[in-house]
Amino acid sequence: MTDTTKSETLIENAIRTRRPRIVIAGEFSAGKTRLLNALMGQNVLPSNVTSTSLPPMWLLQRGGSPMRLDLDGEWHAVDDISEVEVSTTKYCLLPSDAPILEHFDLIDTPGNSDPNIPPESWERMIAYADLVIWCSNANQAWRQSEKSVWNDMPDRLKRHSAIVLTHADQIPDERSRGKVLRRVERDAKDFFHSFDLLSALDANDIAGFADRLISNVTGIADLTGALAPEQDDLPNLIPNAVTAPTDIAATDVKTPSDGQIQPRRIVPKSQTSKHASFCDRPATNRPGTLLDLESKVASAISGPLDENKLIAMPIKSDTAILALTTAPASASPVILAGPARLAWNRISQDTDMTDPVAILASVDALIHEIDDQDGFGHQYDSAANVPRQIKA
Ligand SMILES: Nc1nc2c(ncn2[C@@H]2O[C@H](COP(=O)(O)OP(=O)(O)O)[C@@H](O)[C@H]2O)c(=O)[nH]1
Ligand SMILES: [Mg+2]
Repeated sequence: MTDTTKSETLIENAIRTRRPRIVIAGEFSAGKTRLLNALMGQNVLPSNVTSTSLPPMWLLQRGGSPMRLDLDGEWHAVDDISEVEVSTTKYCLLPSDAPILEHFDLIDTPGNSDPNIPPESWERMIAYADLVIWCSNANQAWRQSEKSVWNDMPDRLKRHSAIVLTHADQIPDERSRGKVLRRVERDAKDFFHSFDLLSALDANDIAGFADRLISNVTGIADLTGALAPEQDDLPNLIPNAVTAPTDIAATDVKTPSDGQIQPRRIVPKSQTSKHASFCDRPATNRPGTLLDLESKVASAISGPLDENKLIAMPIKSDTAILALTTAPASASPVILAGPARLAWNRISQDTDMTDPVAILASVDALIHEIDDQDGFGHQYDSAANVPRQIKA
């Protein structure tokens, strides 16, 4: 991860106190789960006809094991996510170390218009969304039933949501693809911020979409989705809290390996100029508590690079390389010992962790330190933005 990107992610997460949430929704078998798996770079969720009856799946970067929230607000451990009952489950929480979850949470939903699933099952997840990715099969894109759904969607979601026309590989030629996209752009222009036509089977399509998504989401100033206080009660939300170590093996979600999707490296564009500064953000951008601030700072700047999780992807000359960090391989409270962690420990040792202003001041100090020094021990002249020699 470049210094700039690392600091930006850190700042964004610190200000927001939570990551943006993307709800992936759309009609039955539109390709929602397949798209989610492709973005994740791993088959985290089963994507096939029989699995469409699963409840909403909330993927996020944190420690802990898969959990299920029932309709009465009680949490239960989950052994096998493909067995979870949709009729009694509000959603499942799936911890994952997928790098894309550094930027946002992803929530997969069961299909709209699925005769076996009550619409409340996906509709209730809309409250949590900061934006929606609406999947629509390009072979029959943007049907009347989809438009009816969006006529009832809250206006707050129309500012940032995306429509993705899937199955582009099944549209015979470029001309036909252009025609489909233009029609949907015209008919659905009131509802979406962006329009994409892609094949979830094409790594280049997915890489391009992921880049655009990260750019768009990073630029969103207002996170309007509802809080999820039910998650505050879960153990291990704060890595540094003194809790019993969790069996990390239990955090491995089932990954049916059909070999179709390879782990990939996301290469987001540098967004420096589009970002408001730390202090420019209005207070309304700070929903929730500051309790997991330290874990977010830590996860933004730490963890070893796992080459096994990378494959070669085309890198455009105008993109900044994001050296992906993975979540620590242990869910035990002490997870980090790198220079950034040591710096944070030093800077925050006298910080009152119950005082948001004090915490933000410490984060600011840490950011300054990171800006002045990259992860390889080189120091940077922040004014000229060039490396400078460290004197022995
Ligand atoms: N050819 C092709 N198949 C796709 C694409 N996206 C999804 N699929 C397939 O369409 C079927 C339904 O996809 P799934 O993700 O389970 O749909 P969901 O019900 O919306 O989650 C699965 O067999 C997927 O492999 C795509 O872009 N191209
Ligand atoms: Mg699905």
